[in-house]
Amino acid sequence: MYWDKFYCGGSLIRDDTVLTAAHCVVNRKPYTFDVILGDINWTTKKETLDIRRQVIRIDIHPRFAQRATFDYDFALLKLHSRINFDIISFIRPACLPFYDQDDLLTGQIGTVSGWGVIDPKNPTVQANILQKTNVEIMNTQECKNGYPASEVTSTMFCAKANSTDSCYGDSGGPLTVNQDGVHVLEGVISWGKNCAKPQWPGVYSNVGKVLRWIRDHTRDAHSCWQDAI
Ligand code: 4AZ
Repeated sequence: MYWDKFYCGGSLIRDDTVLTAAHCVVNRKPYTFDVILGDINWTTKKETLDIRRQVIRIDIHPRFAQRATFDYDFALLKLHSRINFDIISFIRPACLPFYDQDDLLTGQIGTVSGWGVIDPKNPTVQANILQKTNVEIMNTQECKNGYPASEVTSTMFCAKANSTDSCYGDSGGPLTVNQDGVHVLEGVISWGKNCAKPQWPGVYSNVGKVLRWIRDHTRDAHSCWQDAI
């Protein structure tokens, strides 16, 4: 998403809807920022064709921040006009899980991506080119050791980084898990203390916990699974 500059990630989940983190948009109004799709290097217009859309509606999850600072850190952005996948061949919606994977996610490898800061010691320098890395989804109880336990809720999961991690500015963007060759959007990058520190895992909103809410707030046309068939 662009403000004066890029400030948060998001994932296209329908031809007219982006899933992002609630804390990215909670004080924003529709039409005050744009969504950019299909980009790789956000600082240049030359290298790829990117698609810009205004946002006409922001749906923050109704339970956002009620029990804990980042609880239910989800928002849906309705785009001004839909993406026609027949014409725009290089943009596809992300696949949502079919059901809440819950503890089955523990131990799985997640891929996180974004244009957030590359080095937490230099928090003013963001990536120009889209970055990605792998993190290991971990037991939530274990994750609570590094944080005030009540801040890590049942709608989140944690993932530890070896040396590379999601970081400031990546939030709202995707954590995907490869399930039989399909990259499934299981997490929304949400929060964490510092980055790539083993004692402070990254914390993600668990998409499987809000499938009903997503379904109730989006039309089903052109979701990932229909396109895959
Ligand atoms: C952030 O503030 C942020 N390492 C995103 C991810 C992580 C920490 C902070 C996890 O956007």
